[in-house]
Amino acid sequence: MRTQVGIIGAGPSGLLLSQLLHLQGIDSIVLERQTMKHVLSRIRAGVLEMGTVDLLHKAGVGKRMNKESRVHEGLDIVARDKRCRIDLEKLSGGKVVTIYGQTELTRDLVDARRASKGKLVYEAGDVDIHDIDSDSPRLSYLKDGKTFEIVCDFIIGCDGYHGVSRKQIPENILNEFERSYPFAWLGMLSETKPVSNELIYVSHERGFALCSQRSETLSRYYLQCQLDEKLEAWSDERFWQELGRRLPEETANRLETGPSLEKSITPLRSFVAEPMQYGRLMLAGDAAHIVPPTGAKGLNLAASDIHYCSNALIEYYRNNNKEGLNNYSTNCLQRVWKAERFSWWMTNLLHNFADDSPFEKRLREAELNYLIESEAAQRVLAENYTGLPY
Ligand code: RFL
Ligand code: PHB
Repeated sequence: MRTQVGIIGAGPSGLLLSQLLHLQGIDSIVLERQTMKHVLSRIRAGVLEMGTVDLLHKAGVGKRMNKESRVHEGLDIVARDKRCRIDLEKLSGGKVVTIYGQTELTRDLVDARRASKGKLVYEAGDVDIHDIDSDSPRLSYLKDGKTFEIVCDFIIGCDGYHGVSRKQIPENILNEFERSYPFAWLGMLSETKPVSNELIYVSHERGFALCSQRSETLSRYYLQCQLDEKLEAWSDERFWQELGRRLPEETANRLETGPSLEKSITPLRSFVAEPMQYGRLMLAGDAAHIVPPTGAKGLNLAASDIHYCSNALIEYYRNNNKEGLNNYSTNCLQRVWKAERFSWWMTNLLHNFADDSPFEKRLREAELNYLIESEAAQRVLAENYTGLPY
């Protein structure tokens, strides 16, 4: 088999790239290790920047999102007994965020790829990359007991943090930057009315909490928990009770509880791989970088990588212009590091760190007070949360 662009991973990055290329007449094949059902059942991100929304429209998959998503012009920060609304729209000069689940967005992309007979191979085993520093790199994979090979012009690694593509970059070239945090998030999805119209980020002495949502009838809540926490230890009842304790009293009193549809535990991590390209391989999304979810940046960074990657490939095929390809890593990393900084800052500000010294505790309190009292500080949050320009 032959294709122009071989893509590993059918998460949001891989699917969005193949759809944008298709619209420009560029052929691609997407190889995915899991089943489609598995990919579509992962509950992940929910907050989209305007740049991400624009890119989805450009890819022709914005119709359902337009109908079913919710635009948020602000969010709440609660610190101890103080509550503060950050007016994202006013403070960012007119920008808002869109609430639309990653699951729905992935489904829209799969539907669009299938409607135009896009080549998506699910349950592709043992995906491997060959001759990455030649002009015709190859992909091999196993499907139904047979080995297949695809000759490509380019290979794009959209295979997430645990994928195979990053490992292709030689050790003496690859630089990895990493921080893991001493806690995790316990997430729960429930068919209940969200407790508030907007998201609430809570810093509490029992730990961070987040009230998010997917729709008028679907809520998504998170609690800071221990890294070695066991899901079995968290009955729905215990989750609701703990969430209630971390929310301000009047909010807790309004909390609608009900059975959970899903629960999961996510350790928090910051990670960047540099460079994001080697030979004819480019990395995009979680394959190249991870942010802790506090700033809601992971999926949005994946989208901005795909913006640079698709533009670079389109320019190459249309005008034989290699500039975007040559500068891909540099262009992405500038934005990636700013989002890393913001996500790290939000995480530090709002979580409890067990081994904090009294001095560090006081500093965190001072920073929270500063944010609540200073419009200048809120402006910085709003600018970053709604998304820095591409
Ligand atoms: P994905 O979604 O991980 O997709 C990678 C795909 O590659 C496949 N794969 C392979 N396929 C073939 N061969 C191999 N060897 C393979 N290895 C892996 C995998 O099966 C998978 O299907 O990466 P992608 O496309 O780069 O997308 C990134 C986003 O998924 C991620 O950044 C976000 O979910 C992060 N995130 C959030 N981002 C936001 O922008 N806003 C949010 O509000 C937000 N909330 C979150 C989040 C992530 C969370 N978790 C669970 C990590 C909340 C949570 C709890
Ligand atoms: C979510 O709805 O899943 C979500 C929202 C905001 C975040 C992280 C996750 O910062």
